[in-house]
Amino acid sequence: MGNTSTATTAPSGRTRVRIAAVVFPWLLLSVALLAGCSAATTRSPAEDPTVEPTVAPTPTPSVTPQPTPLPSFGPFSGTVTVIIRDYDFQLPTGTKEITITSGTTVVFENRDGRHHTATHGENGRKAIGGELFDWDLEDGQSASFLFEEPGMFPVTCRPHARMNITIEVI
Ligand SMILES: [Cu+2]
Repeated sequence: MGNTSTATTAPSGRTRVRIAAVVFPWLLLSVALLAGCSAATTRSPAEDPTVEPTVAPTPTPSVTPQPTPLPSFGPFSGTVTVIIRDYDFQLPTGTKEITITSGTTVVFENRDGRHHTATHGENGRKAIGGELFDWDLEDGQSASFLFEEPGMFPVTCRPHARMNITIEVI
């Protein structure tokens, strides 16, 4: 019985050594494989951003057409319409100034749903000693002026002193 027990112990001990010898390299392999997998996983997202920049340039051409309105700064000629809206004189330039050639007609059109004036002057006051026009305009009404002499002509609204634009005639 003692021999049998010894015999049983001996092979089991060898088997443990063999298992350890077999398992250890497998562990190294599996670690190496896992590292390889994780490295491969890290590479694939890195490749994805490389693809995205190729798609990004596409929206760029759609932005390019926007600067087109810029050339509309004039000088304007013929007939120019100034829309009165939101307590403001709205010029085709999108600014508070416009340059026109002599002989240009400027139409002031009130679309603001309330009373305004188109007055030659500044900050709600008529131009001193040289008033060219001063119209009371209800909503929907318009008036026009033919600018023939070169010069700087400020336009304001009497009830609303902050409404100011400048018309330059060349
Ligand atoms: Cu006004």
